[in-house]
Amino acid sequence: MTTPERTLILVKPDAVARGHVGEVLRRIEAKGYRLVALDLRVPSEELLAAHYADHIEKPFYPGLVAFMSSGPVVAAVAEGVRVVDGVLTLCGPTDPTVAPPGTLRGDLGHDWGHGVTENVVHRSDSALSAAREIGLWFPGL
Ligand code: 3AN
Repeated sequence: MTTPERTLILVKPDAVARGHVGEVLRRIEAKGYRLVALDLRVPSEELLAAHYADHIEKPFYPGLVAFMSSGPVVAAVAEGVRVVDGVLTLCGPTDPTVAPPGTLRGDLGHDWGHGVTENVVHRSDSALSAAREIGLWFPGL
């Protein structure tokens, strides 16, 4: 038996504002993964700094934090065997304009010309990142 794992999903402010929360969660559940935590909140700069610690020195970091704290996000934890890879595939690559149709980023996003990558969802990119990120967003889960 393969042990189930967990991954963190954030429905970003662009997608919450456009009413895509249900669609994002629907696709994760339709794939067969189970939601084990769910919360709507405006993240603090401290939480975002910890979450995006790898990007703090990048030129796009200030815009990224401004965007991610511009409105509520929906944070969720999904569980299932190989869920990290499964949700990575459901989301598609970073740039929503060229993310393939059929992916969340490809179907629900594009470059809106705001000078920041508004790409609908965040998802953990490895089991190690997932453990770190879930600890930040849902301490004690
Ligand atoms: P992903 O979310 O696809 O794993 P990361 O972890 O490389 O991408 O980057 C985190 C977030 O930072 C992205 N979702 C995006 O919002 C933003 N970002 C990444 N690369 C760029 C870039 N070159 N220009 C602007 N924003 C970026």
